[in-house]
Amino acid sequence: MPRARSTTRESCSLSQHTSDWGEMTGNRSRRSGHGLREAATAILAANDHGTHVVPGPGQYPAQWNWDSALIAVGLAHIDPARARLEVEQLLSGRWDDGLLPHIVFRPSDVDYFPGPSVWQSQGMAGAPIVAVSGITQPPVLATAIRVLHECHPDIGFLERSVPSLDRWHRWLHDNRSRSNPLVAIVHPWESGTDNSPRFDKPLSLVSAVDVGRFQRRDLEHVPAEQRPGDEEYGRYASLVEQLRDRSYRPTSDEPLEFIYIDVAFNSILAVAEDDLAWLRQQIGLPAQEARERAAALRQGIAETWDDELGGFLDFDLRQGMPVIESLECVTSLLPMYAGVADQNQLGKLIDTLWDPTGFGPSPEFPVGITSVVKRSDRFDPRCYWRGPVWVNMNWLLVQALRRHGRQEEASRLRDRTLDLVQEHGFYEYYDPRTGEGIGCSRFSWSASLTLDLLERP
Ligand code: 2M8
Repeated sequence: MPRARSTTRESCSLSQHTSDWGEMTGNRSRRSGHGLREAATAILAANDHGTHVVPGPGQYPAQWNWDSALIAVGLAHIDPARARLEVEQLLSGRWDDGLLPHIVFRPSDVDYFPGPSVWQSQGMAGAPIVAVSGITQPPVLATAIRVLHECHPDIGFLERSVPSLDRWHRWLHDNRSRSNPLVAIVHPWESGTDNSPRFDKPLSLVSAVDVGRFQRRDLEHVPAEQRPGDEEYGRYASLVEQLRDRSYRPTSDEPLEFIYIDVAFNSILAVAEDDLAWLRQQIGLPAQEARERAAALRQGIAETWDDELGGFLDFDLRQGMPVIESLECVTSLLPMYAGVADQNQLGKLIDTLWDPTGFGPSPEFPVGITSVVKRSDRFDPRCYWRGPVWVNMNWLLVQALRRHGRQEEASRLRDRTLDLVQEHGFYEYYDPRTGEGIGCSRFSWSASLTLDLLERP
């Protein structure tokens, strides 16, 4: 259970950070973080199911991979022991060969579709004891563990967790590389940005199962306009069945209905490889291989740049073609997070980031950063990953701007994100016209990343 903020010397330069922030905004309550910090802590406490913090109440009744990593980033500041437990519980869902699943079901009778009876992991060779899914999610966990260790060093914890982390990264390269260093995803859910418009065309080629065959649970919690449509769900479910038939490990020569190079997933992995290398060094293990994997990923991402279109393009491996629509999605900015962009490329990405017709705030849409460019006819301000503002994307972009020395812009985005949660609460996503919180309420990563934005300079 998260407690009040740690007062130990490792509390991540809180005083320095909050005083800078106050100077820039002149906002009294935000200057100290009072109220916001307590409110965020309360959300994490309420969503704490003992072994794991759920992403949000009701709609998400299990442990999700990148949610838990991002939750651990926030818990690092208020309850490092609880953060370590979060990580260890997630890692206990690892398959023998290294796959860290996107969901760990605890308990296994959860009210969620697709639940354990659909994934059917238990009984499969190499599955963990606990029921899990058979696909993965953006690998941000190494980065989270690094944040945790930098705030509160614990060598014993690293010795226990780093080998599993290492196995997962190796699994991604061994199982998901197709003749190029970038790793592929085999389900839109693996991207974490499920109904992003960049998947529209590739997903339209996937055969759908009849939605009458299953019952969607998400619509019991959130209005349909804010979620993917039935047609998309029919295809998501079909992909799960197709992958399950291959025990979630399709061989590299098997034709797949969805196989996709997501530049954002690879950017997150490149940073995670750096962080894994750093973590291995802390416990006296060689770091060279992780460093080489990071360098190879960066090289692969750099090669996705299209000079004419001015962006890093995703690639649909099934059709063998770049995905132009990926440039309409905020995920296309994440090569900045990985430090891949050169000066010219960086300039272009930052222009799009702040462009009022792009991802940036505008008079009609004053809240940023939108998940899709506003000039796109696919932009929808209330539908999930097709337009709303997400705290985790803003957080990744704050790290990206900091990495490139754009401190003023990073602070601006951090402040806007904190304003948003302060005024509207901790939601899954936000309507960029009004800031209204939509999707799941009392959403954990919106709370945990608020804590991190408050505590880490
Ligand atoms: C959303 O995805 C799940 C499927 O994994 C869902 O819609 O039921 C995504 O936003 C994903 O990124 C997130 O990890 C998950 C839990 O918050 O919800």
